[in-house]
Amino acid sequence: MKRLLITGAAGGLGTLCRNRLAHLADTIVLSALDGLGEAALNEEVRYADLADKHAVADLVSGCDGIVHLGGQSGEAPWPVIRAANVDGLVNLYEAARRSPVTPRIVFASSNHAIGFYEQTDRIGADAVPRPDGLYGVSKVFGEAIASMYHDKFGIETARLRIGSCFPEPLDHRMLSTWLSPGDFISLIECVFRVPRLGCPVIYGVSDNDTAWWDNSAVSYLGWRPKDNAETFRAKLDSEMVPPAPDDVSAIYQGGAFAGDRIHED
Ligand code: NAI
Ligand code: 15L
Repeated sequence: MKRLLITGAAGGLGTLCRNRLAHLADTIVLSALDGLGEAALNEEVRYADLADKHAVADLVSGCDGIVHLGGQSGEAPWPVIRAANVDGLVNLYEAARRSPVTPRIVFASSNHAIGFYEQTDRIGADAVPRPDGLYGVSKVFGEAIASMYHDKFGIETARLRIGSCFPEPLDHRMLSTWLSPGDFISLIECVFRVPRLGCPVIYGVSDNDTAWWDNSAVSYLGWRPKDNAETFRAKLDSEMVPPAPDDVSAIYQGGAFAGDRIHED
C-alpha cells in the first residue's frame, strides 16, 4: 500500500501495530488523541478526535488501508461511547466513501458484540449479535455500518471480533478468548494480502484448545493462528483461583462485562 492509516495508534494494540506493521505501506499514518511522540522516517503523526468529521475526512483521504483501532475500548457513559464508537464510525465510513482512493478497512470489533452467549455455546460468523453492554452495542453498530458501506458502496472491511489481545492471558476466561499479539499481526497481514476480502466477521482468537468461536467461514484468508493459551494454564492456576461455576465470568463469553452495570453519566 501507499498509505496505511492506523487509528488509536497510541493505545495498546495501536502501539503493537506501529511496531510491527511498518512493512505494509510506504507511509504509515498514525492517528490518536495524543501521545504519539516523534514520527519515524516512514511515519506521519496526526492528532484527531474521531468525533470530528472534518478531521477524520482529512485523515482518511488518500489512504488505501485503514486499521481502525481508535475508540472507547470498554464500558463507559453512553455519550463517551457514542462520540467515539458511533459518531466516529459514521465519520470514518463517510470519509472512506468520499476519498479519492477506496480503502480496505480492518474494524476492531469485539467479543462483547456476542458477549451474552454462554461459554457452553459454540458460535460462528452467522451468530446473531448478543451484546453484553453499551460498549458491545456500539461494536454491533460498527459491524452494521461496515456491512452497509460494503453492500452499497463496495468498501471492504474485516469485521474483527477481537477476543482478548494481550501478551498473555490475564485470567481463566482468556484461556478461551486469548489472541496473541503475533496472531493478531499475522491476521492483519492476511486481510491486506487476500485478493478479495468482502466484509466478513472474523473472530480474533488464537488456536486455543478451549476456544468457543468457529472461523471456518473465513478459511479463504489463509490465516493460521499459531499460538495456544493452554501453554499459560499452569502459570495462571499458580497465580489465581479460577472463578466459581456460578460466577458471571464463568458463565458468559463476555465474562464480567455481562454482569456490569450501565455506567450513567
Ligand atoms: P486502547 O484503549 O488502548 O486504545 C484505544 C485508543 O483510542 C486510545 O488510545 C484512546 O485514546 C483512543 N480514543 C478513544 N476515544 C477516541 C476518540 N474520540 N478519538 C480518537 N481516539 C480515541 O484499546 P486497545 O486495547 O488498544 O484496543 C484497540 C481497539 O480494539 C478498540 O477499539 C477496542 O475496542 C478493540 N478491542 C480490543 C481488545 C483487546 O483485547 N485489546 C478486545 C476487543 C476489542
Ligand atoms: C475488549 O473489548 C476490551 O477492549 C479489552 O480491553 C478486553 O476487555 C477484551 O475485550 C476482553 O474481553 O478480554
